[in-house]
Amino acid sequence: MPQVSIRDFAFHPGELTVNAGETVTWTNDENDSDHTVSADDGSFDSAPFPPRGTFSHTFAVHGRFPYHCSLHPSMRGSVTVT
Ligand SMILES: [Cu+2]
Repeated sequence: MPQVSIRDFAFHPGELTVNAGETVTWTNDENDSDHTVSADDGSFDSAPFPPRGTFSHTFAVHGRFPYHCSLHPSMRGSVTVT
């Protein structure tokens, strides 16, 4: 399953491509910062989650889905669904 690590106030990898129907899991690998995973179009949005917390979303629709952290707007990433 596709994974994204959140560390050093960035998403790793920042750009991810998955197949429709796959579930992406984000893990907060910071030492002491909460983050969110928030779609720019509002199609998914985690609440702030703490270090060692995870958030998962299943991508059913094709397209490119930019997202950000609502606590730290400079943190940006995208998932492209093929
Ligand atoms: Cu953040």
